Amino acid sequence: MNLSDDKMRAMMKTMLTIRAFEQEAQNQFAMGLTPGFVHLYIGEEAVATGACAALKEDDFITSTHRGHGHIIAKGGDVKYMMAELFGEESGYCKGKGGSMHIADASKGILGANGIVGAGHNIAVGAGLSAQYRDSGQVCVCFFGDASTNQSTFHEALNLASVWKLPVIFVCENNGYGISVSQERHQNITDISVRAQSYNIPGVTIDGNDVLAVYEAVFEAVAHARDKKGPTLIECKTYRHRGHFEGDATVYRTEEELMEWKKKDPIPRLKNFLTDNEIMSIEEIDAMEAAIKQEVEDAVVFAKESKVADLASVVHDVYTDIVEEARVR
Ligand SMILES: Cc1ncc(C[n+]2csc(CCOP(=O)(O)OP(=O)(O)O)c2C)c(N)n1
Ligand SMILES: [Mg+2]
Repeated sequence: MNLSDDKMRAMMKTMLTIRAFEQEAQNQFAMGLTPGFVHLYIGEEAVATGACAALKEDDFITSTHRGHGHIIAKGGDVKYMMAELFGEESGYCKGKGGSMHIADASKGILGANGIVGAGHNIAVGAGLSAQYRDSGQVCVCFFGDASTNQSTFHEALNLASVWKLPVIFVCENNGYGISVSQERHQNITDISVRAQSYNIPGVTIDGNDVLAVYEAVFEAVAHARDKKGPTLIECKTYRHRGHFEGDATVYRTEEELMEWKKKDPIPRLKNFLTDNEIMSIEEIDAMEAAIKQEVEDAVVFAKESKVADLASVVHDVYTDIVEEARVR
């Protein structure tokens, strides 16, 4: 694999940043300081990290309601993200989007999305645009297992296949759609089999192995840039928290959670890096401490910011009343 030590260090940093951000988002929500829902990505960090590490800065991603990890992995700034969670004017969407609608067009982040399955067709649009402009860009579309039962999933794979669009469909199979287990919501074990219907490559991989995710996405990106069309990659993973914060998780057992915690992607990468003498444990600890500080600073930034003005609710809705386009 063409993975430099620097790239692996960067992946460690991204995974630790996602974990620290999510833990802080969990705390702030528990204190009642962030309005709305929050769906945490803890346990699934390897998917966003491995996938985005295979992309260039001007490539695109589409995200989901569980989007913080995707945004951080594609280069989102935790300060503006945290401010958005707090509903502050200094947030990515001026505090009007919240956790589920963070976007940063300047980094190719086409948006988290509260509508399950909505990202699939946005990704096809981005792929069509890249193909039309012959820009060489690709789009990674992140989505959950349950969203593959939505019609949008099938429409998107079909069109992307027919038109050979540069889209990489990355399924985060965490075994549940809210409280409904995969075996209750679909009559298949491996979602990658659905690629066969559209005559595109489909693979199932260990989504808690960041290097495996990187390798699979890297290959799919090369395939897409070669104008050979889309790939479906199913990453088996698990969320450690409930569907949303406040979910009592009565639909799953403590044993199941414990089994998956043993497969936590973060200690796994730490062990790989230390065993192969790419990083020492002291270096990883120092990295983690600096990240925790950055996330704490993001909370201070968010708290010191101004809450979005009520009158601003009608701004940025129609293009003719946009006063100032905010593209970070
Ligand atoms: C169109 C639509 N239907 C239903 C919902 C309610 N809903 C929110 S998340 C979710 C389940 C999503 O499960 P999955 O796609 O596996 O993603 P995960 O939450 O596991 O990451 C549902 C049904 C929604 N937001 N949008
Ligand atoms: Mg799911």
